[in-house]
Amino acid sequence: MLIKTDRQGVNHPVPSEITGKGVYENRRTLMKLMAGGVAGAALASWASREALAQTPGNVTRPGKLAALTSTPSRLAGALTMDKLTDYKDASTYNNFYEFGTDKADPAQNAHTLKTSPWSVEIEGLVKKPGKYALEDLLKLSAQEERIYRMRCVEGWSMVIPWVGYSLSELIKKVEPMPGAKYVEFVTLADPKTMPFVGSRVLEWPYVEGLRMDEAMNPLTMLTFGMYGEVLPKQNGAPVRLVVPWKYGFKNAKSLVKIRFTDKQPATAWNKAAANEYGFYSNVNPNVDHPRWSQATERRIGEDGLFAKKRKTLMFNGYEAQVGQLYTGMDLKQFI
Ligand SMILES: Nc1nc2c(c(=O)[nH]1)N[C@H]1C(S)=C(S)[C@@H](COP(=O)(O)O)O[C@H]1N2
Ligand SMILES: [Mo]
Repeated sequence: MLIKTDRQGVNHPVPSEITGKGVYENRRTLMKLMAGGVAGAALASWASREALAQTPGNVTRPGKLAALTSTPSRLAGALTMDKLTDYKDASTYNNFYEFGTDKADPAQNAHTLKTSPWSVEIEGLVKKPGKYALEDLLKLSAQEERIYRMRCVEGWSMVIPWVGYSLSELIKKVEPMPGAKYVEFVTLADPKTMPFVGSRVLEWPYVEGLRMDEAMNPLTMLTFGMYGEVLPKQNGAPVRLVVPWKYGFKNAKSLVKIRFTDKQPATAWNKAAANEYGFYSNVNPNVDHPRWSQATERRIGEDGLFAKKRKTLMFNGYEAQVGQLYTGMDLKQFI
């Protein structure tokens, strides 16, 4: 594969996500809200309000915050100062190949997905395996709203306020055995409700994987909602993964199984095209996809005539939080 080294010759500044200006400026508002006892719903009000204000009335939204059995209760984790992507764009421009390969297909077709009852099976090298009902997963830890960038390997990106909690909370509860080195994420493959399961684009079910330390990193999020509401089906309802420093396809949607293993899982896109999609798939502007550059991206919603392409950031801008996971690894080798 074609590999270029440091094509831009620049080290992009890493936005300080956790102590960023956005947090600082909003801390006072936040503290007032908390003092007023409305920490729950109003908590990330500055973000949610912006999101709602941007939302045109013509998209069907799945339900208000109340639909999540526990409301986001803290503002923690990574925040971004970037402008939020419009809800409409985030819910109508999707990759969810079980419902079609066109970006508009999932919003058109995913209504057939049945998200209740839902459970996630925990299995493999773990002390507490079992079937966990969605309701129990929702209650397992306090939910937070976190604004993360997401960058697809195809070269577009979005900024989305996700609702959920760190996957590490669940992992700690189920107690992986010492031999567990990887986590495999298996998603629903139901040919009755997913029209493209059975098509030959990918092997089904869609499977993803992380190394244990990646899965335990606090940024890795078990996600139940976005924009303060439950996930729309096309975005991976009722529960999905969000791993913001990796290319979008690592963010497995509509999870049904989480398996702890001692071997690196075979993942859907790696099986489909091993030379194009590696296991790690960390966002990296210096390592091109064999068929295109990864140095820049197009932010969805900013594609007007004068919109400039943005420079893609190392680890999607989360280098300070996750860079240490890869010390000593040749990132051009372990793509
Ligand atoms: N089950 C499943 N999960 C999936 C995919 C898919 O086709 N099936 N596509 C991935 C890709 S390529 C991307 S970019 C993101 C898109 O998430 P979004 O539509 O919520 O933006 O989901 C990922 N998760
Ligand atoms: Mo993607």
